[in-house]
Amino acid sequence: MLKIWGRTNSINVQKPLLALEELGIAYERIDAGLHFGVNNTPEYQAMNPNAVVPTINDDGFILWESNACVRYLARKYGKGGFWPADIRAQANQDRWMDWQQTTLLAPINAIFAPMIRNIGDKSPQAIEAGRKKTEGNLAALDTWLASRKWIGGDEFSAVECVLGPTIHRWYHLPVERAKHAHLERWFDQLMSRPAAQKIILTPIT
Ligand SMILES: N[C@@H](CCC(=O)N[C@@H](CS)C(=O)NCC(=O)O)C(=O)O
Repeated sequence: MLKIWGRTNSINVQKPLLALEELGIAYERIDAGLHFGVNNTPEYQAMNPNAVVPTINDDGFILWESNACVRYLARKYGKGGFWPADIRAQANQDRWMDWQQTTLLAPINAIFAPMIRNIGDKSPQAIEAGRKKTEGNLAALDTWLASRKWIGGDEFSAVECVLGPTIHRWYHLPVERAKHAHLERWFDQLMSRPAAQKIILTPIT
């Protein structure tokens, strides 16, 4: 059975977990990271030299990097709209997945780390800078969603598994938020799915 290492409150672990649930693949999850440890052991680091979560083992194939894990699962087990054959549809998913890692995440974590984890710059200026940057980022995603049901297109797709946990984190941070009607509609659609309720709907810790 496919194994996945990682604690359930990690947004990076939630991405492949959500894909596994959506795809209906049986898996065994092993707690790892923060107070669980495991990722600091030589055995874990032999699998993942970055000593972070998640890591998956699919029949002896070991993979890390959360977005790469989602794409692997999508390519191996996805069908229909989840990972379309059309390379432009795939490139669109790649684009928003990269955007989550390179653009969206850091300013959200600039709020999350000081306010929730009690680490980093707690100054009101730093929090406000993260908030403003995030609002600008989300305006871009909102515009994209104005003319399509899902980020990937008409159907629920792998990229929703990558964006969902980060957007959930944003909606639960104790800061003011502008209204982004299309993004909110997308988020409600996502959170009405049993897999998202099971995996993403956890306290922000
Ligand atoms: N780029 C990596 C980042 C992985 C990462 O930073 N994971 C965090 C949790 S979100 C981690 O392992 N932190 C150390 C810990 O939990 O002990 C990925 O997307 O998989």
